[in-house]
Amino acid sequence: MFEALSDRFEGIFTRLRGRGRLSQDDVDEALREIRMALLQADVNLLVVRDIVARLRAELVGADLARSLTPGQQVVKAVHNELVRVLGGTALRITYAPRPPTVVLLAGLQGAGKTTNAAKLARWFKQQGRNPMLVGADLQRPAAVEQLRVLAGQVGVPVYSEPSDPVTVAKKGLEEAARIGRDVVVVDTAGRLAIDVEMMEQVRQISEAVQPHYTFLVIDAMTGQDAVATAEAFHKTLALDGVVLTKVDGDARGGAALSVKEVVGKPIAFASTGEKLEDFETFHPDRMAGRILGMGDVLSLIDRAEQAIEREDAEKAVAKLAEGRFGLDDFLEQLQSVKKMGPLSGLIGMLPMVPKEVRNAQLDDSMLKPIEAIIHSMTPGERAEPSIINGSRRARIAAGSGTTVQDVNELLDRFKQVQQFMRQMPGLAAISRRGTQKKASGKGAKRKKRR
Ligand SMILES: Nc1nc2c(ncn2[C@@H]2O[C@H](COP(=O)(O)OP(=O)(O)O)[C@@H](O)[C@H]2O)c(=O)[nH]1
Ligand SMILES: [Mg+2]
Repeated sequence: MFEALSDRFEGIFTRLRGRGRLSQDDVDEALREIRMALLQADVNLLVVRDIVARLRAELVGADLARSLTPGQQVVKAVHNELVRVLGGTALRITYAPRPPTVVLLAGLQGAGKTTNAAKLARWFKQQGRNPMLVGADLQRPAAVEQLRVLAGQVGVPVYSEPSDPVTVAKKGLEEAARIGRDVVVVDTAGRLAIDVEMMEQVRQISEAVQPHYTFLVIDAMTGQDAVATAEAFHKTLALDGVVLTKVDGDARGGAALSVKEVVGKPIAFASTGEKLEDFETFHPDRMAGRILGMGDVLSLIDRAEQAIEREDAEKAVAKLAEGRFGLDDFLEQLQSVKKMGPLSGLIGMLPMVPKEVRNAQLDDSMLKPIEAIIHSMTPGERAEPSIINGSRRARIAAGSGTTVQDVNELLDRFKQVQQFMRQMPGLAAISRRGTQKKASGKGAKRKKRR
């Protein structure tokens, strides 16, 4: 998602960074380009207006001319705006004091309700819960069967029976209590378009089960239609959030960037592919980082947790946050990532990996030049890349079998990442966490391997 927008922003910011000072005209031009970029990403018109107005208020008259890094200041302002429209902070589930916690999924046909009911159950299981699924889509006989198959893969029980959806939902809760399940995810029937009958049915189910969370499942690929659907559902159902699906097929990201502002409810989860593991909590700050091409270090750490030691990853991030992240650390990260197996998917999150590489379906071999370049540096150069002058660059290029341009690119990217990281929200917290762990000694060490 967001590839198109990401490309546009990259162009805008590269031009801004190239300037030592920014005039009012430069800022105006950048704002115009940002506006165009957002419109082309299919972001809701009112949301675009709001974003640009807020950026203007922040940047016009700001002392950009005297700032040392005016370009960075603009990028930071855009980053903050993106985080805001994407929902601010990630949604945290609060479990019901008296289980089960009930989650109701609604949405149009084909949006991905059934698939994501199973994904959600899998996610709850990973959180240490005992979820159960309820198949309340009795519209098509195959719907419950589809849910059972997916639930089987996840290892979660399903309750359903051929009566009516409201009865099934109610009995599902009783069954959960009986067999000691603490989370119930209810899958419901959808229609091709909003219709009164479907709304009425899901409203009745909602009344019967009194869900703690009602999530609307919407298809990111349908853009502003998905946002309109969410508005309509919210009037009937009082949504708590959105599960945004088919994010893998959506290059523009218009729905993601509009739904919170238009509907007033955030994206809770993102579904990024057909497989059950293609599912994640939606983190506005990480997503904004991804859009701005900073890589997504935090998501990377989350995923890496199963393959590498979390503590090592956190240490690296702490170093990043403190500006002590050297090329050696980067190499170590690369090697950890390689251990995790198939790279595509993860690679987009890794800062400093060239865009062409990020977008390609790649294998390890494409990372070789980066490794070669770093290996050809002296330890001093790796720790303090700013000392790498022209002749050192030529030596490194010759040593690694690459070109000076390749070396320059890697170093430029590295510098940008370092600058960015210092401004990235969330990093300071991790940095602190890393320090605390160090203080609490080896006992706090937690090893997790697949
Ligand atoms: N590529 C992709 N396909 C998805 C995603 N989520 C769901 N699908 C597919 O979308 C289709 C409809 O999903 P389904 O769960 O049956 O939708 P429902 O009618 O709302 O229950 C299925 O073929 C799913 O495999 C996703 O995140 N990415
Ligand atoms: Mg379904």
